[in-house]
Order: sequence, then C-alpha cells, then structure tokens
Amino acid sequence: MKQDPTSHLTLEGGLGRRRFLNTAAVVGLAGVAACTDKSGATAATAASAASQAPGHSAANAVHLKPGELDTYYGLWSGGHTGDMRVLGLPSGREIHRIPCFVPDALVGWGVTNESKKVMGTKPNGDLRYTVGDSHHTHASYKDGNYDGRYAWINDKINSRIARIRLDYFVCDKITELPNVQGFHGIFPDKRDPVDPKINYTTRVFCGAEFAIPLPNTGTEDATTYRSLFTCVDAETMEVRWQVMIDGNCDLTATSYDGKLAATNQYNTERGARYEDMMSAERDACLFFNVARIEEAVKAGKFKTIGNSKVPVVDGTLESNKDPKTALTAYVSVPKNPHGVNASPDQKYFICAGKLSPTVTVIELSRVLDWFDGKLAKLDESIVAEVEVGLGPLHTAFDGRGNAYTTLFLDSQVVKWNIEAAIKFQKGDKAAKYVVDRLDVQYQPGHVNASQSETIAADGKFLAVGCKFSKDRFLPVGPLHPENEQLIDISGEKMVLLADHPVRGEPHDFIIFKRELLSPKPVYALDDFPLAVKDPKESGVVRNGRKVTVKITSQAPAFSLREFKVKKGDEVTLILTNLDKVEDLTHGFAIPKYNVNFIVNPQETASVTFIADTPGVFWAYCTHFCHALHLEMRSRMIVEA
Ligand code: CUK
Ligand code: CUA
Ligand code: CA
Repeated sequence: MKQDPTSHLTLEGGLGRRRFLNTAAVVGLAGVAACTDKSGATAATAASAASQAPGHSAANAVHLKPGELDTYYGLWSGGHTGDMRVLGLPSGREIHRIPCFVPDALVGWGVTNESKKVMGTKPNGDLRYTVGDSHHTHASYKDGNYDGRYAWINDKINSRIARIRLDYFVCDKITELPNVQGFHGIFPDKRDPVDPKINYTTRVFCGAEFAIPLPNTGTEDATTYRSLFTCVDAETMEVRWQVMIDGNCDLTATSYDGKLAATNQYNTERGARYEDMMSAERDACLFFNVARIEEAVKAGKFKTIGNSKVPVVDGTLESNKDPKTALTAYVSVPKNPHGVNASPDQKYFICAGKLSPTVTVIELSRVLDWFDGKLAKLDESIVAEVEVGLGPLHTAFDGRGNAYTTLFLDSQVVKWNIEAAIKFQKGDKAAKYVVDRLDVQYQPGHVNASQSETIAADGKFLAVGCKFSKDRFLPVGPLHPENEQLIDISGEKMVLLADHPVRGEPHDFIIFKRELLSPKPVYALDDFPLAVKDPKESGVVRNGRKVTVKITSQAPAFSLREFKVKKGDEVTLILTNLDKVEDLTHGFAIPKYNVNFIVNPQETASVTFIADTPGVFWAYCTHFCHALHLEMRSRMIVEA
C-alpha cells in the first residue's frame, strides 16, 4: 500500500520514535491489552484521499487575510508556565497570555500589590509560590453553553484554582484547596441540581490526583492516604465542601442537568508506586450525587480536617453501598483510565482506557436510576466498552453523534460513532463504530472540538495537543515546542489543516464562538479604590517612614516629572492611567528596584518597596505609547 508522503510513518525518525514509544509503553506497562488495529497505513491514505475530496469547504481555511479576525476563541492551559493562553482560531495565532499562578514580566503580575494579593503572599510580602502547573481550563455555563463570565484553571503543583474574568481577560481570584495534593481535573457545573431557575454555573469541581495522609503527618503507610474531591463556589471562590473517597481523582466532568459530577480514577489500588497503581485490571469512574452531598453538608453529616473548616463528607465505597442514600457511585472501567468527557447530547460520559485500548460509554440516566434504586447493578450503566486503538486519552464531540479520541501510543485521533458503538456492544457485530482515523504529529494528549462540551457543539474544528513536535518545526535545540494541530471535522473524514508550534506545555483547552464574549476595551476608573482620578491629586504623602507616591499617566507624560523619598522609606507608588484611548497602555519601570508593571487605559496599579539605595533613578515608560514614549519618564530621587 502506498503511503502518504506527508505521513511521519515514512520518515525514518518518525518511525523510530513511534516504535520506541510503542515498545517502551507496551513493555513497561505490563498487561496492556493487545490492539488488533492495523490502521497506520490505511489512515494515511484515507487522509490524503479526504484532502482531495469534495465537501471540505473553504470556510475552514486557516489562512486569514491580513486584518481578518478569527471566528473562534481558544483558551489553552499553559502547563508549567502557569498561565492561560488565548488563541484565535482557525488561524492558531496566540493573541494573549493571562498570567495566573506565576509572575509575568510583561504586565507586572507578581510585581504589583494588586496581583500579589490575588496570588497570595507570605507574611514578609513575598509571593507564596512562584511556580505553577496549569492543565485544565473550563468556562462558566448558562443553558448548556458558555456565558462569557468566567473561566477557571488549575494549578497542579500547589493545588490552586484560579478564576479568569472573561470581560477583562485577567485572573481575579486564586484559592488554595485544603488537604489535597495534585489538584488536576476541573469542571464547573452546568446548572443547579435542585433549583431549575438556576440554569448557570454556581460551583466548580476539582479532582485531587495524589492521595496524602489526612492530616498530613508524614506517615509512610500509603494504605491510610486519602484523596478528596472538592467543590468551590463559583462566585466567592471559597471552598464549599469536600468528599473523601477511595482511590484518586484525575479528570473531571459534569452532567448537563447539574445532578452529577464525575472523575476518572486510575489508582483505585491506592498504590504509592506506579507498579502498584496498575496492578488491578479495572479502576473506576466515580460519580458524585451533588444534591445529596449538599443535603448531607446541611444536615451536619461531615467532619473537618486539621485547620480547615471545610465540611468533608464520607464518599468512600464502604459507606455508600446503599444506592438510596449513597453520595457516590463507583462505576468499574478498565485499567488506569484517563479522561472523562460529557457528550453534547447530554446522555453519556466517555472514559478513555489509557492502558486499555477501549473507551467506555456510561449512560447517565442509568447512573441516576441506580441512585434511585431502579438499576440493580451499577455496571449496567455501561452501555458500550469498545476497542478504538492504543493509549486512548481524551475525547471531543462534533454534535452529530461522533466522538474523537486521542490515541497517545498510536499517534492518532480516532473518530467513532457513539450509537454505533452501543449497537456493536449489544451484539450487532456489523455495526461499524470506527468512522475514521487520522495520524497526528505526534503523541496526542488533549483534544477538543469547537463548542465540544456544550449543547451547541458545531462539529467544525478539532484541535489536538500533540506532546511531541519532533521534526515539524525548525530545530531550536533540545527543547521542542508542542504541536497544536488543527483538523477539519466538518466532513466524514478528518482533514489535517495546520500545525501550530506553542511554547510548552499546554494540556486541555476549549474552543468557542467569538460571539459568546464581549471583552471590554478599557477599564473603569471607579473599579479601583486607589485610583488617582485627577493629575492634581498627584504628589508625595508622608506618614512617618511610610510614603505614598501618587502619579497619573497621560501620553506622553507622567504627572510627576520627579519625586523625592528618603533612604529607608517604605514607598507605595500608585499609578493611574488616565488615558481613555483603546490600546494606550503605559509601563512604569524603576531601575535597580526590580519594579516594572503596566497600566492599561483607566487602570490603577500600585507597588510597594523599600527605598534602600540612595541616588537618582529614571523611572520610565516601558510600553510603547506615543512618539515621545522614550521621553516619558519620572525621576525618583532617593535622598541619603
Ligand atoms: S492531563 Cu495532560 S494530556 Cu493534565 Cu488533562 Cu491528559
Ligand atoms: Cu507611556 Cu510609553
Ligand atoms: Ca489502576
């Protein structure tokens, strides 16, 4: 069979890598089921045929004309850069980075007092953490679609959840979750499970991947370690409650009716070493009955752990055997699953097999039936468990009944039909549930389609986050970018449209129509309590050794051309940008004082530092704003 010359399968390096990963994984991960799939070459020819096939419209062209705007927003987690990336799609252009967990030198995140307050500080005023690891991002819902209020993002390292305001594209709150480590999956609820009037997100669910001793005494006995599932209030960002469980959490999903939240579990063995974590043939997808948990909290059926006042309810297997009162339901799925995703028809959760070449389809109404005592065996909520290929991780949807699952080991995306898979499971062996396969470059993790996890899934674009880019871009030394690939899914066959290098290392992302957001072009002066609203208010106010310096900026000048402080003063400098013009941002940098931050139009920001070095310091505007930008300065004189 002739291979597509663009396929990596024909490249020696690509083949080597593929073999290496496949063999290493299969040898290392003993017990992985053999996959009968032989689609490598056929997928390559299918893809090349599809690219010439009619029906793939120019509407999905990725090359926008200069000045043309993208039609979709993409919110990408930044991985261990600790930020969120904003991409325009289909062009794949990176438009913005929103710093969250980690300082950012462009905007002065972690430099200004306002950002430090969001990030959290130690008693001495230093940042509590300067590293982060953001994997999962999801946005707030109303009526099953994004409502443009918020997005949330996780920090796996320090178990923090950050909220992004989608009107200004800034992080406004960060909460550290108590008594957990490895906070990984995150998902907002889509409506309230009880009150039908609340048809929007009010809770965010957080899965903790690593079990720890509770309280964390440092004991070596891993059999006592526990993991908690956490609910955070979407508005206040306070932790509402936690559930103690057996096993661990990984990814998180929620049902459209608000009744269920779920997490896939790969360590039901509660092992401390990876060999132990893969000793069982099956693990679980764990469901949380949200309304019952909240009732239990209300009724005082909880305990607290250590210094935390957060109610912790008992969701362990042993305590939740009676379906009529159970808070949790453990649905058995094959070995070390990864990813759990809710289908846009609102009916199913899909768990990918990771160490099993299968996907498991769980029907939500049956899980609810079990909670109501109407389903004898919880396992009967599984309506399909079918082979799709090696190393299935995450799944996206097109709104036409098809699912798209990444196959890490096969370096493919497999398109499969959910109802056909269910038919196949029921015994109709003629039901062809695998619709298409596409080679991707290389080793994909996350995948998502435009509007995929909403009731408005539109089946146009699929993006896939390839963990290895290898030979796809100009070499830049040992560290390679990731390869975010864009795929046209509007037709029967998937068509690869573009490669996009991105700085390491995004995981999950969402893609949605640009009409769903209406970001504000300038800030509102009154939103900042410290705002210096008139240049006449500028000046130096002394209160003992504490000095407040108030400045405004209006291109091309700062209101104070110079200001004097004394050596040893604690200086708080407040800067308001009085320019109202869109895109007119100023910066403020003080040499040798480790200060640089920006103020956008009508924004106020402040910094506090000790004036410990006497001298003249030319504070200058770092953000190009005007023909006289280079002249835009203020002279700080620190008197000895
Ligand atoms: S995990 Cu990265 S590929 Cu953190 Cu969503 Cu699956
Ligand atoms: Cu103000 Cu540059
Ligand atoms: Ca396991």
